[in-house]
This record gives sequence, structure tokens and C-alpha cells, in this order.
Amino acid sequence: MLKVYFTPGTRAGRVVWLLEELGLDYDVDILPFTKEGLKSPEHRSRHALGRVPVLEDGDISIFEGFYTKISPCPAFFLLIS
Ligand SMILES: N[C@@H](CCC(=O)N[C@@H](CS)C(=O)NCC(=O)O)C(=O)O
Repeated sequence: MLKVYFTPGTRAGRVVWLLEELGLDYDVDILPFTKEGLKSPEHRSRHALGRVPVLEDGDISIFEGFYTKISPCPAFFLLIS
């Protein structure tokens, strides 16, 4: 199951939007835009700078907006490979 780490009002909303458009199953973990939310040791273990979005797919963890958006799109990888 995909999991998106999301903070309201940020670019992480684009990942949620894309997953909705693709009709994929996913969970959302909502992190507040606070030091406790984004800069917690737990979230820093996912993203060293404590930012969103982060997308997890099983054991794989991806950050940076571009990669979090292309990774659920296998057709894109077929096009560029
Ligand atoms: N280049 C990154 C930028 C990520 C980023 O700056 N996210 C903002 C929200 S839009 C964030 O997490 N800011 C919190 C912070 O920098 O402390 C991407 O495209 O994912």
C-alpha cells in the first residue's frame, strides 16, 4: 500500500491529487506544519530536511515532488526507458 506524508496547504497535495486521479489505493499521514510535525526524528528519518511530500511504497521511500509524482506512473518509465 502506498503511503503519502502530507501537510495541508503544501505541494504534497499534488501527490494526493495524482493518486486520486490514478484511482490507486493509498494511505495519507497528515503532518502538521510545525517543528514537532515535520522536523521530528521520525519524519527526518524519511526526509533528512524534514519536508513533504514523501511517498512510501512498501520498503521504498521516495521524496522530491517530481519523483513522488512519476513513481506511481509505470507508463512514464516505459516511455523514457
Ligand atoms: N524540492 C522539494 C521541496 C519540498 C518542500 O520544500 N516542501 C515544503 C512544503 S511545500 C516543506 O516541506 N517545507 C517545510 C520546511 O522546509 O521546513 C520537492 O519538490 O519536494
